[in-house]
Amino acid sequence: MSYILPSLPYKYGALEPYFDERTMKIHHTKHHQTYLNNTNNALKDFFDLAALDIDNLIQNLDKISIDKRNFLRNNAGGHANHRMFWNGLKLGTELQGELKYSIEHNFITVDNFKEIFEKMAITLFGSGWIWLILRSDQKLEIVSTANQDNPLMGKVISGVSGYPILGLDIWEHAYYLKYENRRADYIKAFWSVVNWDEASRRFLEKIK
Ligand code: MN3
Repeated sequence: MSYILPSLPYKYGALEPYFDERTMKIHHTKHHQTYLNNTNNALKDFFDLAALDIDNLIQNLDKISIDKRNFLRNNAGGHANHRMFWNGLKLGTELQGELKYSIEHNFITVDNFKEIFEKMAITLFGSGWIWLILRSDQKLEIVSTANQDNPLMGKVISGVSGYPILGLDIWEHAYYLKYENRRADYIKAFWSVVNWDEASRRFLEKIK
């Protein structure tokens, strides 16, 4: 079995003018596809692991031989992260319900939550991701990971641990064609395309 590139649940231009069509297309068909191809190639010798859902696979990197582990950490991580990222984008949704309540409970106000998220995204050095995660103690936390690490990989590998509710790609390939070096503008634009319905779905799936 091998992983296949999931098609986007919208057209490449659907998130204009915030996320532009050209970036979305290259990001999906080139960058994501490459992580996917690399993952499939690396898994050729691991039939049992290749049958796992990608989110499950990245929680089992310790079962991969050491010579391939880092390669898979980067590429299977890339596949998992981008799959979640595409589903987490949509125009015109609204933060509401239990997730809104929990964000206010954990960060006092939604604006304060966004401010902390933006600050971490702006100051992340190098390439990586910013996440809103649900920790095992049911608290929400904003964290960053380097490269294509995912909080599901756990603390030993990614430095953080939790279930991702929301993720933002901070690699330059995600914004450079439109925003050039203006990362802060890209981060601001993200709030206009967050799929809060999907974030809520993920939250409700895990909250006890
Ligand atoms: Mn990317």
